[in-house]
Amino acid sequence: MALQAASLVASSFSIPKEGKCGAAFKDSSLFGFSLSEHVKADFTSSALRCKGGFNRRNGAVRAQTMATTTPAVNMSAPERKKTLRKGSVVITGASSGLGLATAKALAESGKWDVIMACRDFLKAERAAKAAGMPKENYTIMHLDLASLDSVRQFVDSFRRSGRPLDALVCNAAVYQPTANEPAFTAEGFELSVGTNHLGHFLLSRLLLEDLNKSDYPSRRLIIVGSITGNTNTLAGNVPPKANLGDMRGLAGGLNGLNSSAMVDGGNFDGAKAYKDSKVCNMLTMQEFHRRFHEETGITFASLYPGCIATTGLFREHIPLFRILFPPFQKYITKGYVSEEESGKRLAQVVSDPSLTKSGVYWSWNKASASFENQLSQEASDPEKARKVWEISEKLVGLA
Ligand code: NDP
Ligand code: PMR
Repeated sequence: MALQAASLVASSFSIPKEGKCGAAFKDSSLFGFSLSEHVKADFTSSALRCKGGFNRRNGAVRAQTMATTTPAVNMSAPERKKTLRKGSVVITGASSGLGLATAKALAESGKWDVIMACRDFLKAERAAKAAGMPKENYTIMHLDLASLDSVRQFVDSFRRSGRPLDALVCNAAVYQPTANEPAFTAEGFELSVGTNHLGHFLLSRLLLEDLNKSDYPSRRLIIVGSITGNTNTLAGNVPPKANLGDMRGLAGGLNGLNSSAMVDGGNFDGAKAYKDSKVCNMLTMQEFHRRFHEETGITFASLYPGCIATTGLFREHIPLFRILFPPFQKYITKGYVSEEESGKRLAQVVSDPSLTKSGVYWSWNKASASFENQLSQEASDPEKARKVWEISEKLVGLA
């Protein structure tokens, strides 16, 4: 058992043998190689990339010089258009981790009514209470993203509640790194892409209408992305790497029967399915931006909140991974952030008046200042974004 665990960790931590990344790992000590140089390069390149602008030619989201420190949920009044009411924000997967920390930060600001859209009502209620969230500033509503019926029911109930929708945060996710066989959503889509991407795709497409109706000064649709879906980073080069390929599996419905359960049509790999789902999330945000920003004024954004190594996301990983991962991220990669800090970051993307730019993938530097980061080539490919959009529309019954 112990041996099996050790070999699983070793394989989890294996690195590519070919290409630039493999070469950069040569002088390593921990896990068989040192990270210091490469990690430095990774962070520095993020900082250096803080130049340029929106690359219209290939649609890439480029970094720019701008920095805002994190605790800006209680933004100062002058630049904020006066509004008589609180903002109303829906956060999916707010029963733990990043979603809960964001819900708490926004509820405590006193400026937001937070709708926690969760699959486990009781868990969410307990979590909100344990976090000490002010009762008057949150509501829990049922939403299971692994069922398109549930998504539609959520939208109906939300509309019947008569609340406005000023911001939507697509945060929930599942990660199945140790699964040998794919699991499926109610409609038969592979679970990770089905939940993290397709469930959110339908939800955000339906709720776009509600966001558009809102009279709130700044309306935002935020889709949580991740560094691990971006192969222009060290983290994104840890195998298995995200790769949507020609999307034949997605086009076939990810059902594992007459089509592969993987977007690229390959053999099932739970870790890759998660990373692919994050690429779909980041591409979806950009496609929303291209199709609707000008017309609606809504801000569409994504982010990498930092490595929140303690959350429930890793619940299905082997125990040894869960023990080693937080210290590895804290002391070796230095990419670690606490749940509280990550919640402040996402809350900032929801409500800070300086983060209204649309089509942006936000990240934070070591001083916790936000900057516009650059997505990988695949995660910023406009053709792929269009294709993900069009195939997803068909799969969720919108086209
Ligand atoms: P958690 O597991 O703590 O939170 C995930 C949330 O999603 C939980 O509330 C979970 O509900 C919910 N969820 C899962 N499946 C469904 C479903 N079918 N319907 C509705 N809700 C569902 O993980 P994190 O907080 O770490 O993850 C939040 C986001 O942050 C994800 O999008 C993830 O990709 C992203 N992220 C995380 C990083 C990290 O280092 N942790 C780094 C980069 C991005 P329940 O409580 O019922 O299980
Ligand atoms: Mg990673 C700067 C280096 C860095 C950062 C910021 C992360 C974030 N990771 C980094 C490096 C490495 N990781 C290296 C060098 C290795 C090989 C030893 C490594 C390994 C690793 C594993 C096995 N890392 C992981 C895993 C996971 O199972 C996590 C994952 O991919 O979940 C999808 C993960 C992560 N590393 C991160 C982040 C943020 C994650 C988790 C989550 C995510 O994308 O949501």
